[in-house]
Amino acid sequence: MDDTQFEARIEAGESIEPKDWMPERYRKQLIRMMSQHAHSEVVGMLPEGNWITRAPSLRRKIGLLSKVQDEGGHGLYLYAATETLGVSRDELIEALLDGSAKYSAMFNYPTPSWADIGAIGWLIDGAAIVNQTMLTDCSYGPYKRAMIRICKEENAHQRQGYEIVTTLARGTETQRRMAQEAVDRWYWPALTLFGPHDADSKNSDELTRWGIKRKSNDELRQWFMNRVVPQAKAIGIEFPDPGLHYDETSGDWRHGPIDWDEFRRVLAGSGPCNRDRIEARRSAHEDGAWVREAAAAYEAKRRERAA
Ligand code: BYC
Repeated sequence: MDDTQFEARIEAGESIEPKDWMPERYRKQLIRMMSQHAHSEVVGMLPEGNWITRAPSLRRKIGLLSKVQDEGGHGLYLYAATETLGVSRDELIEALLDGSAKYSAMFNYPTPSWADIGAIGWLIDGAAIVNQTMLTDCSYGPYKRAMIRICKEENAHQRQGYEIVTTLARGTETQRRMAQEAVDRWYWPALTLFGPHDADSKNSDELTRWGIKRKSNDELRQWFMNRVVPQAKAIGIEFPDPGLHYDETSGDWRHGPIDWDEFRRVLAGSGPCNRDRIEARRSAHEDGAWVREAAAAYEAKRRERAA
C-alpha cells in the first residue's frame, strides 16, 4: 500500500482501522487531534466539578455529577481510541502534564457562579456537538465510533445546560442577571472551540484531504451561530457581541470579530486558570499511582497463573 492507494480508500469512503496501513503523517495528525480531544474532556471536568458540592438542589447535583462522569468516560474512550495508533496512555498523559500537548483553551476560564454550569452546557457542549457530529463521519474507525457514542451524551448535556440557563433567565432579577453574566463569560470562548479562521488553520487542508475533518472551522462556527442565536432570543438572553447581525442574503447569523490575541495568550499559558488546571491533573495522576500499580500487579499475577 502507498499514499495513492491510501487516498483512494479515503476517496471511496472506506473506514481506516488500526491494523491498516496508513501514512505516518495521518497517524501523527490523529494522535495530535484525538489526544487533544481526550485531554479537553478530562480538563473540562474541572471547571464544572468545582460546583458538584454546591449545586443548588439534589436534582441539579445528580445532573451535574452525571455530566462530569460522562466527560471522564469520554476521556477514557478517546485515550483508548488514541492508543490504537501505537502510543501509550503514559506518553499521552505525560504530554498533557509537561505542556507539550494542548487541550481546549476555554477550560482555562473560571466558573464563579452556578449559572456558569448552565452556560457551559448550553454553549460549550452545544459547540462541541456541532464539531463532533461532523467527526462521526471521520475516516478513522475508532475515532468515528467513539464520536457516535459521545454525541448522544453531549446532546443531553447541551439540553441540561439550556434548561439551567432558561430557569435562571425566567427567575428573579438576580437570577436573570447571573444567567446573562455567565453567558457573557462563555459566548466568546465557545466560538473559539472551532479553532482559528480557515485562512489561519494550518492543519485543516491535510485533515480534510484525509477525511478526518468533513467541514471547515468557519463552516462549523457558522452552523453553531445559526442554532444558538434563536435559542438565546427565545429566553431573552443577549450575546455580548456588538457585531452580531442577521445576514439577509445568506440567511445566517454572523458574529463580530473574535479576539484571537486573547485566544493565543490563553493557549500560551496566560489564562486565569492554566496553572490550576494542570496542577489538578498532576495531583490526580499522582494520587492515582497506587491504582495503576495495583492493576499492573493484578495483571502480572493473572498472566503468571495462566502461563
Ligand atoms: N483550544 O490548524 P487548526 C468538550 C489549536 S471538549 C486549544 O485549525 P485543527 C467538553 C490547534 O490544536 C471537546 N487549541 O487545528 C468537555 C492547532 O495547534 P497544534 C473539544 C486549539 O486540528 C468538558 C492550532 O490551534 N473538542 O466537548 O485543524 C466539558 C491551529 O488550529 C483550539 C475537540 O477537541 C482550541 N479551541 O482544528 C464540556 C474536537 N482550536 O495542535 C465540553 C476535536 C485550535 O497544531 N478537535 N487549536 O499545535 C478538532 O475538531 C480540531 O482539532 C480543532 C482544531 C477544531 C479543535
